[in-house]
Amino acid sequence: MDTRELKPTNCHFCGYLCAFTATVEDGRVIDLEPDTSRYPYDEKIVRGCRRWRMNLDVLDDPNRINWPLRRKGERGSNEWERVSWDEALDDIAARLSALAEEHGPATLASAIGGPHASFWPLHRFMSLFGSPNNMGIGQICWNPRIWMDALTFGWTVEADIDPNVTEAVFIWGTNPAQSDNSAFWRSLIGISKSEVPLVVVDPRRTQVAARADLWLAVKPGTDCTLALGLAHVIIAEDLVDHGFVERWCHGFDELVEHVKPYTPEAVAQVCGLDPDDIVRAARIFGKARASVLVSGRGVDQVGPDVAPTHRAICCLRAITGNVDKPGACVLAEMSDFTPEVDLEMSASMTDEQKAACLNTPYTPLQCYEGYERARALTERLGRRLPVRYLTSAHPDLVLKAMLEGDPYPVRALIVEATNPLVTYADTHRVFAALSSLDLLVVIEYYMTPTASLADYVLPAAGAVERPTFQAHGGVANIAYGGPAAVEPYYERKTDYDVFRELGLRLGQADCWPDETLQGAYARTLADAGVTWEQYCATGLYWRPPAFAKHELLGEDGKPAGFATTTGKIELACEILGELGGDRLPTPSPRAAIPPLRGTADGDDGTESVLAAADDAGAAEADGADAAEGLILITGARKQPYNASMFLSNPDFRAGYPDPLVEVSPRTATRLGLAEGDRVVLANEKGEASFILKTAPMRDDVVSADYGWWFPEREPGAPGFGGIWESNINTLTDCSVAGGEAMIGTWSYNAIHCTIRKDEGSTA
Ligand SMILES: Nc1nc2c(c(=O)[nH]1)N[C@H]1C(S)=C(S)[C@@H](COP(=O)(O)OP(=O)(O)OC[C@H]3O[C@@H](n4cnc5c(=O)[nH]c(N)nc54)[C@H](O)[C@@H]3O)O[C@H]1N2
Ligand SMILES: Nc1nc2c(c(=O)[nH]1)N[C@H]1C(S)=C(S)[C@@H](COP(=O)(O)OP(=O)(O)OC[C@H]3O[C@@H](n4cnc5c(=O)[nH]c(N)nc54)[C@H](O)[C@@H]3O)O[C@H]1N2
Ligand code: SF4
Ligand SMILES: [Mo]
Repeated sequence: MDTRELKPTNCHFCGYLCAFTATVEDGRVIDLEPDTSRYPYDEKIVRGCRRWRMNLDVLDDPNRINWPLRRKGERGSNEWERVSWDEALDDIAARLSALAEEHGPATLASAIGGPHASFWPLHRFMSLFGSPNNMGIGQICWNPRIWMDALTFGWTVEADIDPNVTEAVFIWGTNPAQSDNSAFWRSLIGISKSEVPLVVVDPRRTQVAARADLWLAVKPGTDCTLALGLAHVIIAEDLVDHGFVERWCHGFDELVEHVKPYTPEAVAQVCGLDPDDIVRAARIFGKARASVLVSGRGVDQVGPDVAPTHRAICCLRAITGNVDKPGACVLAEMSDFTPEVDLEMSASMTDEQKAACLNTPYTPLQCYEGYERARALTERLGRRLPVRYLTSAHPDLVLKAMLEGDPYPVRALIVEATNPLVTYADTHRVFAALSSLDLLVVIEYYMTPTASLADYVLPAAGAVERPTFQAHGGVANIAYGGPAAVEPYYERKTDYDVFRELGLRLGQADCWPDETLQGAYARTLADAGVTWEQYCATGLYWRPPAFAKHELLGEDGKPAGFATTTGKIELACEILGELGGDRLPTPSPRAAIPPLRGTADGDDGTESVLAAADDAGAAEADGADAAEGLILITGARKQPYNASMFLSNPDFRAGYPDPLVEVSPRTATRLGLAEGDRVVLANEKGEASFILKTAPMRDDVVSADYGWWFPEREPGAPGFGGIWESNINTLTDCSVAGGEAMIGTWSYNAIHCTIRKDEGSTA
């Protein structure tokens, strides 16, 4: 008798969660095939992805962690004993209680990474435990856009690329060919073949740049200046949508004054571009009846310029009327299913617990007070952002509390689905801080460098072994995923089960009514009137957002407007002003253009612009890069890897064996370096070794891979899987003082560095 069954399930090696049909025999998956009857429906997406076939290998990889492990030897010695789940969880719960008793609940911190799992169970656990200290990558990955969209438009916006309506597409600091090798990239290929102009802003000639009608190879970290330059031209050439601006925008006259000095010539000098190209780009954006602009890490990870750049981009959309309009950008809808903000149960935190948030004195937006201001506005139109992501604790402050006990000791850390020794900024400091803890718990698939430092390593169930529900923090009305095909292998547990079982041991029983993750998702969907079975049948819950929601009349007969202080789109942002920030998007000094000195005497400001450019040059020359004037960008996404994952896959590794650093051919020649040289990148934080490759990109920019460790080496001391060799985060810094003032974003791009040939190496 054939005991094989076909079961629907999903991949979770990236945020797409492609649908599979699994062939299951005796509780084991023996085959996987793309399932086009469920989301994302397009077989080419899965088959065009190099990762999907890995699911079977990862499911039963001999290197997977399959049982709870407790540290036996010294911290980091990589000596473990297998323990039962009860032993592990009883001990962890007891130690957390004792630490909370001694130092208060904020002594527990957590760390998360990219969207590998649902993080609300961890956040619910933290809320109920009473700690505000969830650390994450939000400040450099998601928050800047969400915050600035919310403050400008009253809610988050999404791109609505519609080839029949969209008349211009701008791709700004994102390379979907590598980072999102799926539906979005496929739609861009279509755009590049059509009449619709495609403009790309990126210092590297990426695949999307190579397909563009216009490539602006901007100097890293000067994007805000460029966006203000585009606004200058759009205003000067009267490409403004005056009807929309008069009716729906606040602060237009101020913006007009603000962008006056940002002439194409002045901007070209700061951004290292041709003024004609700036004018051309502005005309493309301004003349199109519907323009789309999509941004990514190039804009998200440039420290002090992050918030102003997003704000300037919001202003570009607004003054051209490209808001909540088909083929342009559309305001998302709040989810019908239970939103993240309710799942995470942050409302159960007391005021005293919230007041322990380390960010409050430092980043006035990214903290509970900042969240409260935004909530008061967005709630007018029934929308609420997730609390935990948008208040997440700044790593600089958490590391300080670990190392110095200031302002109070953080003594315990739970790490879920992240590898901070490789992916967080400032590896030396992260290492010192994690090594100093009383309790470090890591929930993982593999013995990563971070896991090898832990007291407990707990085995996580992954894709195919668990149900999935990707919901974008509940800020849009879409969720996708599906059921598990099998029970978790060995003694692995879903992240949900781990936090629920810990929670039950710590008096949280009332708040974990669902015994399983599937039950919790079913409850979530019930709010939208959908059953778990209905969701699994298509793998998708989606309600398209309506356009022009600001014009809908309320019960009072007045249009809804935007959920901001003024009810309009805030070109001049009142909340940012109240919090001590800039009401208008203003670049940091390195990329700023000084105000015009008045036009009465015919002074057009050119002189002061030149002086500013000289100052910027002088400031750079003060840095360690004086000799070479190089600008480091890091982590450009590359298939098939994902951050620090999949380096152990033999096929992947055969095709891409070494950490690479890329420069333009001209820069290589200038530096006396050749393709294939082993080189060392260094700055005052540290150094790391890479193989040099030349690639088409802006001169004097150095683009280094991120995420590198060597799973083939021994985990634990002394080498920790090679984290001190080619790990670019030994050169990065997360100091809150050097970051963006409102959110605290630090820099993974636009950093200074030196480069030298590694003479000691034979490579
Ligand atoms: N220099 C530099 N640093 C960066 C960036 C950069 O561009 N440059 N990018 C930043 C960005 S945007 C991000 S999002 C972060 C990403 O940083 P991370 O998320 O830390 O990166 P990953 O290497 O993907 O780590 C994921 C880890 O989680 C484990 N894992 C995967 N799925 C699960 C699961 O379901 N449960 C559990 N418990 N574990 C799981 C994996 O085995 C892996 O070890 O890095 C940031 N750091
Ligand atoms: N293969 C793969 N895919 C991934 C990931 C992965 O690790 N591997 N990680 C996932 C995660 S966590 C994230 S956040 C997304 C990120 O997705 P994306 O934002 O698309 O990331 P990248 O593909 O690195 O594109 C960022 C681009 O910004 C450019 N850039 C750098 N500095 C600047 C600057 O100052 N200005 C401008 N204009 N551009 C600049 C870089 O050259 C690069 O081409 O990718 C996701 N997808
Ligand atoms: S890695 Fe992403 S795109 Fe590839 S199959 Fe999995 S979910 Fe789909
Ligand atoms: Mo990310």
